[in-house]
Amino acid sequence: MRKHRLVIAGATLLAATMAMSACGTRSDPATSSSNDVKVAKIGVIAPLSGDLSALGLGIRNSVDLAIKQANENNTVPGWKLELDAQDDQATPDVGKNAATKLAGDTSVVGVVGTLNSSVAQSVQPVLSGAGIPQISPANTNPTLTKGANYASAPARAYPTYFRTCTTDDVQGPFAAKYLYGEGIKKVATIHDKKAYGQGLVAAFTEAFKSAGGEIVDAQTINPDDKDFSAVISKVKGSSPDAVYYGGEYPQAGPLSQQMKAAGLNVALMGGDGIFDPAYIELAGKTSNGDLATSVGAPTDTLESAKTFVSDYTAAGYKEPFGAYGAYSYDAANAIINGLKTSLANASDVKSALPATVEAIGKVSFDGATGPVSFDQYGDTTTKVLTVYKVTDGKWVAAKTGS
Ligand code: ABU
Repeated sequence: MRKHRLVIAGATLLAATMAMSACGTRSDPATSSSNDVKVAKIGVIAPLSGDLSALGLGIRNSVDLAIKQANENNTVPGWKLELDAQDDQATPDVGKNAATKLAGDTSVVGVVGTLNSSVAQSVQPVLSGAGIPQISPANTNPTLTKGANYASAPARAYPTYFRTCTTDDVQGPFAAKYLYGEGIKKVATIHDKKAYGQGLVAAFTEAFKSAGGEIVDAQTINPDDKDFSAVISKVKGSSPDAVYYGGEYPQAGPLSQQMKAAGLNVALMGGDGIFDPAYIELAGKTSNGDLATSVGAPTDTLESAKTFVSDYTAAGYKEPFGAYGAYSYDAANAIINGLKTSLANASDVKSALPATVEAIGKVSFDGATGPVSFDQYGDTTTKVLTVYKVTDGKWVAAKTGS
């Protein structure tokens, strides 16, 4: 009888082993043996629907590309990487829910996102509480890394948070110097009251005044506004040489169109939040001459981004990579680079999170956007920006600098 039971147990074990080999080697990370391929997920939190999805989908696709390439090249031996993309609808509460969902998944090893600085403010504490590293390709508000007193007493806000894009305390002054250098001495500012818009206008204002310029009016709008006639009428009364706008293209495009229609025929300049072809579509033909700064040098002219651009094109994504595609690709590869160290001898993702955060903080590699590494606050060490001008219905680079 005992011998019979042993034969049955042996046959069951053999069948189970054969079934595992036949199905490949993927298994539950918690129960896998050292020969199995374990799963680590890289999350994305970005607007995948709504007005800002033109930027958000480029972020998602670029992370997807980095993950596929890492799997093809077996960059993290013994591990299969998977994408878990969550739609934040550019809304802080939805972003927080997305972060909570990812934080509850023990196979999530890192997150790329968010697009909006205001959404990051809700996502950071959730991911940080779970010890999950987060790298934004697009958040430019300086407080996210250096805290509220970023200029006078910078202090790292979250040890798990990094970003590959530069910040508005660089972007605002870059725009101010450009405009002043172009002979613009009187500027009216408008922002959308969100973290990004408000912070960008504050940084621009300080630098423009320091350069000798005058802020002749300072107005705000609400992100849901469609009719800007009241604010345009006030700004027009101050006779500015240009309008500097802090916010994103869904409002900036119609604002520019309505400005020109109301006879306020001066350039609207904004930051990276308006740098998308959708701005020109919304603003119409009278947007020629409008300006935007955006992070980095133009992706399609960067030698370092050539492979990214051709691989992205070859992959056949429906949506363009957009303003943050190369930065998202580099963010995903910063996580993947960290995993090469942190997962090398790890049995599961969760216990490897502290080592993953530490390894990301030390990465140094040549990315699509150029050298990728982070300073003591989690900010990128590369601070390049470009001014673009709408010319014949397209964004054309006017000046790149740092
Ligand atoms: N950086 C521009 C748009 C995203 C943000 O809110 O920071």
